[in-house]
Amino acid sequence: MNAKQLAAEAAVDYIQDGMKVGLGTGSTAYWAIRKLGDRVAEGLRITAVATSRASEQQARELGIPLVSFGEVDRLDVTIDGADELDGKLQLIKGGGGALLREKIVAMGSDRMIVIADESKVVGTLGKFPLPVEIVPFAWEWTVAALAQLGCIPELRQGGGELYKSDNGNYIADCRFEIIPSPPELALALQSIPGVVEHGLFIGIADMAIVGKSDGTLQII
Ligand code: ABF
Repeated sequence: MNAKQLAAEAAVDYIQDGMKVGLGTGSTAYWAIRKLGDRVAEGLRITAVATSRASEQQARELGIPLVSFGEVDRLDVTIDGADELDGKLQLIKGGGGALLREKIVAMGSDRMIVIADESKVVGTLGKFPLPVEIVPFAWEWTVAALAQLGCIPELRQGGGELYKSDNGNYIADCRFEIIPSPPELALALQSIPGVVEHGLFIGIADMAIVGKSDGTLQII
């Protein structure tokens, strides 16, 4: 079993009958959704909300009952991956382009469990370019404002054209190299008008389950 699968399956052990579950996005969340599908086939009763079209399709194929997020008040738990995480459970997310829905769903959950392999654990966030979702209107201005924060922003491409998120927005991948204070940066990003959401998740995750190549788990 690979390290991502190991972490993902350990997180699924926290899911109990009757829970409302947020389904993350990415190659680690894939394993969690697959395992949840197995448990649903064995009789586990849950309802789930997906954070992306890809996860929604996977869940549907596995027979996991889905509802839209607007139909539920709160979720019990969300299981999702991350691009980077530190010892304070601060995360960079959004490499898969689903950061806005991931943040809405995670913040609407009583508990967020992060799943990752050990390559995602860092001392200081920032090596992974921070994804920032921006509106297409006057994107040049927004990108210039992002650069003022000390990064090199690059609009994400997909299939030879500008990548569009599930919400029809662009993603600027912002190369900071190091983010000394994620909370301060989060505030600065929120004050730029064209920014819809950013991939810093601070004070949102409750627990991280990290799979290691030696087959053990690390809990943060
Ligand atoms: C999502 O998928 C993200 O927010 C993050 O960008 C990514 C992690 O992907 P993977 O598990 O494939 O590394 O959870």
